[in-house]
Order: sequence, then structure tokens, then C-alpha cells
Amino acid sequence: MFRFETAGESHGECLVATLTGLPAGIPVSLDRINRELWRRQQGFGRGGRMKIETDTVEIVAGVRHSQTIGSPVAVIIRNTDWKNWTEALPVEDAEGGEDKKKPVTRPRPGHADLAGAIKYNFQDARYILERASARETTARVAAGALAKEYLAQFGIQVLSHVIAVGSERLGRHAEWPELVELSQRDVVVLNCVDSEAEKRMKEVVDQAFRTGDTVGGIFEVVAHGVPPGLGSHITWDSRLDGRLAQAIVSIQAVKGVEVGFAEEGAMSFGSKVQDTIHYEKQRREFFRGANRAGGIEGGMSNGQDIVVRGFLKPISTLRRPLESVDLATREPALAAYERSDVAVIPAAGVIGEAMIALALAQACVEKFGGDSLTETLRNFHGYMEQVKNF
Ligand code: EPS
Repeated sequence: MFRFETAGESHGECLVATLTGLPAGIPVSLDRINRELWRRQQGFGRGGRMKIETDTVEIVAGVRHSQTIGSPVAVIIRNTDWKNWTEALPVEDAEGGEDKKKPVTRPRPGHADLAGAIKYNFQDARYILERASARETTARVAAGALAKEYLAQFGIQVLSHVIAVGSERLGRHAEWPELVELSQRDVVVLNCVDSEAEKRMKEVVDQAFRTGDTVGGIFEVVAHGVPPGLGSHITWDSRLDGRLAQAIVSIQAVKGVEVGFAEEGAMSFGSKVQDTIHYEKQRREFFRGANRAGGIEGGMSNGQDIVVRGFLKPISTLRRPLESVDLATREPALAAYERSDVAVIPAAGVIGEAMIALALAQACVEKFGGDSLTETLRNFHGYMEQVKNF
């Protein structure tokens, strides 16, 4: 069984992730995990918190001598900002602590504040927003980086780029090498492969900055080198596209997902949508006329790149707050404002990569199994031989 969990609050001591089910012998590099954490923190439109934090992983279990040993992997990422919150959010209640609290009583439309306060029966939405905050995704990205290490053993890589900010779109297909180049940059603006489009996107974020507003967009995650046959058509919950959709929509502020060209496909005729099948006799290989399916047919990977898009709404914390109601007085009030980001589409793409990597890792564990990397690779190579000889 492959599974992962996270814990931690935005202004608590640290963020935590555990990952169970990776075979023993997977090489692990702290630098590579930290690079992913760094990538998550980048992008034009990020807020003040990113100036405070330099997210760095500590592995506290499951890895010895730079490799997994088969036991659950546990990681922590400390919140530097915690030192400013020790009195507001202590683990143990202290005498006179009431004055030190930083209550949030004017729920933000679009945030978890109100629904969570009602559900968990708190008059202070602080306890809700602390966990609902997208800061939690730091732990997901650390777990996703471990999943990426595992996938690399099969030659699978997962990367992302931004295809829209507000109404400004990329407007063309991006090739895999362009995504590789983007991922290696040390200065990230909006993580778009086209500098002209990126300039237009930046203007939209600038406008949101100027007007006290926020803006959303669309990111695309591509998994490259995926073998055919991950996931299955046989049951609803083994369908890979369903699992990838859950993985993406679970990301804070993501309201929609698309596998391949779903929206375009829904508006076209079948003759224009399906990816025609061809065969190269010399190489004894099937190939396709296009990849509009986004690498998945019948809930199974088909060997083409997997392409998944996440639709991100604008962040719900606005410097120019929207109408709300005060939980204490029940009178109309403007929503609370806490330091926040204006746009997070590049970061959401990196989080999307982590979630897709985790979902693909789960599918690989199910398909290839094995307690050690040696056993796993024996199963993998045997299967690939079978596919070659099909
Ligand atoms: C985030 C850290 C948070 C927010 C953001 C994501 O830091 P703070 O709440 O201290 O400013 O910037 O969270 C939200 C978008 C939100 O709505 O809560 C991070 O590390 O990604």
C-alpha cells in the first residue's frame, strides 16, 4: 500500500509529511527535495511570507545513507515564522493568553473560514485558516519530491508550466525540452515558456497588485516517459484519470481540472478529437496521430505524455476586502485581511507536479510492486519486455 499524509498549521512549529510504501533502495537527495521546495516558493505575485521562509526539509525517518530502507519516510519543514506565533498559537493554554490570540472573526468569502468555523464550532476562524492555508502544500511538495525520486527509476519525469494568468493565455503547445529548461531556471517570473506571453501575464498580476485584488489562472502538468498500462479500466477507483483529477482538485484554490484537451474535445466532433492509431513496422511500435487524450485512454496510461491542467481561482484573501459578517456581532463587516499572495499559479504548478507524481507513484507501486528497488525493477523490466514484444 502506498499512501501519504501531511500535518501542520501555517504558523505552527513545522509542517510534517509521512510517506509509506516506497520500496527500499530508492536514492534520496536532500538537495533535490530542497530544490522542489524552492521552486514552490517562486513566482511573481507571491506575498511577504515567502521572504520570511526558506523552506528546507529534514528527513527524520525511513532514509539512511541516502536511500530509502522500506519503512515509512517522515519529513519535517520548520516554519521560521513560528517564533512570531508562539504566544498566539501555543500548544498549551497559558494564564492570560486570551489577549495574545490573533482571532479572525470576519470570514473571507471563498476561504475555508466560515464553513470551517460552523463545522468545527469555533467563533474564531483562526484554527480553520491555519490548516486550510496553502502553506500545507510545502509538505506535499516534499512528499512529491520523494515520489519523483521513485518515478525516476522508471524514467518518468513530471514538470509543469503556466498556460494562463487571468484572461492572458499562452496560446500554443509547449514541447517537453522547454519545460525542462523552465525547471532549471534560477529566476522564476510566471513559469511560462513564451516570454511575450509571460510579459502579458505579468501585467495582469501587476494590475491585481495595484488594485488590491488577486488573480487566478491555469497550470499544466506533464508526465513524460510514462509506460502504457498504469491505472485500469476495470473499476471506477482504479481509473488513472479519476485519481489524477482528485490529486489536482485537492490543491487549495483549484476549482477545476482537465485531462488532455477536455474542454476543446467537448466542443468538437469525435472525428476531430480521437488520437488516430498507426504502426511503425520496422520499429514494431504503435504510435498516435496526436495526444488530445492527454496520455490516458480507458483510465489507463497509453504511453504518451500525460497532460493534466489545473484551474486556479484567484486567492480569496484580498487587500481590498469583500463584504462579510462579523462572527461576534453578526453585523455586516469587511472581510479580514492577512498578509497574502496576489497570484500563485507557478507555485500551484509545482504543487500539481508533486500531486501527479504521488498519484503515479501509487499506480507504479500497484503495478510493479516489490519490497526492494531490485525486485521492483525486475518486475518493471519484465513488463517492458512484454510490451516491446506485443
Ligand atoms: C503560503 C503561506 C501563507 C500564505 C499562503 C500560502 O503564509 P501567511 O498566511 O503567513 O501569509 O501566504 O496561504 C494562502 C494563500 C491562504 O489563503 O492562506 C505558502 O507557504 O504557500
